[in-house]
Amino acid sequence: MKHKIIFGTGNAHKLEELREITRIFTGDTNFIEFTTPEPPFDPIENGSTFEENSLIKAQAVKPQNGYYILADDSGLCVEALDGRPGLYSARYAPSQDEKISKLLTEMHGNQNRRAKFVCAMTLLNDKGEILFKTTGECQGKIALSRAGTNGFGFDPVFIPDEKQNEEIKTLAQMPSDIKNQISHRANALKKIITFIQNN
Ligand code: ITT
Repeated sequence: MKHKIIFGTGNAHKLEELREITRIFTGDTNFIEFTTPEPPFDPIENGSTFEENSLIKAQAVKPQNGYYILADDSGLCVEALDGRPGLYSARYAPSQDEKISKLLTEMHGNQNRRAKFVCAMTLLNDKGEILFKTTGECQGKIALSRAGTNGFGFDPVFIPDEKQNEEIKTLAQMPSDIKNQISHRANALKKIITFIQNN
């Protein structure tokens, strides 16, 4: 592998997505090797922005010689809910199914369905020093009901503006390689990869 990254997450879906985004964006299956810290990885995310929380997670990883450290803090910001669940997306309800039900209930009858996913990423060097910070977004709207089983989190109720065809609406209806070209996480990671390629 050309580069090695310890990705500070406890979310296996995010790890899978980073691997696929890297493959798609670089066209090189050996460009980055991603590993994760020993579970449980659950630092206290008490920052007041996505950026702060991604730094908290990155700094919770023990630096290792020859390895970059990366962390992702992300969430769904709904316009009609003044940006909620936002920073609290992971803690909005106890299970993912309950989170979606709660969101659909809060949005019931609401005409303004605009929303965006946000992903903040922080890259540290192998001494734990900050190298680069960036964010990515994915604009779209909240569906009236669930559709699709791919992806994770709020994907079954998020309809991105950028899509391949009109049949496929939510992120959870898309094959992973489509989500992984247009998502907030893809948009953030592409900038991280470009930084690594240029440094
Ligand atoms: P780590 O902190 O361990 O990385 P997490 O799942 O707790 O994993 P976050 O604190 O960043 O991650 O919370 C993000 C939440 O936002 C996540 O639990 C989902 O509910 C939602 N989310 C983020 N990215 C998403 C995506 O690509 N698709 C659907 N939902 C997403």
